[in-house]
Amino acid sequence: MTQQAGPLKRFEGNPILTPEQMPFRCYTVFNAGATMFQDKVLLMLRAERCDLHSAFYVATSEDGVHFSVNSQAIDYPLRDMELVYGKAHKNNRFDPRITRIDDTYYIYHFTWTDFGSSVALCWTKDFEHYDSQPHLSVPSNRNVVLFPEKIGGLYARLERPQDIDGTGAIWVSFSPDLKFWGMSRPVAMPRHHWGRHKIGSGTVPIRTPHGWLIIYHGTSLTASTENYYLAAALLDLNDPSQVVASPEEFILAPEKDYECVGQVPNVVFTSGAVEMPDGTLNVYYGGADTRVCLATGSVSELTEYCLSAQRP
Ligand code: BMA
Repeated sequence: MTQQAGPLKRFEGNPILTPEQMPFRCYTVFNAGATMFQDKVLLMLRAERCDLHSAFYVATSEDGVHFSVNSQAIDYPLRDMELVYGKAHKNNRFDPRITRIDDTYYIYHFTWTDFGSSVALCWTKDFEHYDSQPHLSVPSNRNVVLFPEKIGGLYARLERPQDIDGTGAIWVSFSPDLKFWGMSRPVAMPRHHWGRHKIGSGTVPIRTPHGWLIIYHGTSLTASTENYYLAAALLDLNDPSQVVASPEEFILAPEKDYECVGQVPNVVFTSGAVEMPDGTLNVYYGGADTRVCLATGSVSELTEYCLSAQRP
């Protein structure tokens, strides 16, 4: 079940981080946020302890492959605690996305509340001291990714409100202050066959001359599983609700054992990518909700792939 390589190539040494390699006992480690910090690749790992609570751990690397992992979980205050499911606020945070704007790193993630999944925002300048907003989004929302710059004078974010039946699409919203969000519109993505159940944003949008490059996920239901796929698209630079190119094919499907066997089978899920000094785009993704994997490409190749797949 291996196709010819597309614009994203699996790293041969996958997976790059497994629960066994963590400096603490855990069940899974996956769906990491990613950024460059002080000339190193920094991953914010989502690790599930053996009580199935989920916490974030920082890991850093010179080469983007070999990581040194902090043994202490990040412990910034998650506010609105009375809403948070089980009150397990320290260990109830999922799928971080890190966006740098100026010298601040904004981290969006979701958390379970008694009403469904809500989105929380925290920020840091040094990955040691964190602050967070004293409010959550209305449920059910997740997969929030902040754009790295304002658009039309406003902050912009992609998000995925989710219906009760588990379906959902990518929306874009705007804010003057990162507190009040509105002017929401669905992104006009065509629904491809592999993403017919739901789609959600993944990596932080990357500005290219042709549009915002995003890597996102889509899912489809099989007889026994919900399979997750990754795809690339270009959104309009000035109005990201408009799509410049959205190729019909996925660029990564669950095929390898480390993507098909684990806590949740048949899942490739990204929440972070980093451009390395040599121009390689390192896309970090979770394999089967169990380990961290790496696929590589380049911004120019992925952009050209999107544009050429769009041409008749
Ligand atoms: C989504 C999120 C992800 C997870 C994926 C597959 O709804 O919860 O964290 O990787 O499901 O289980």
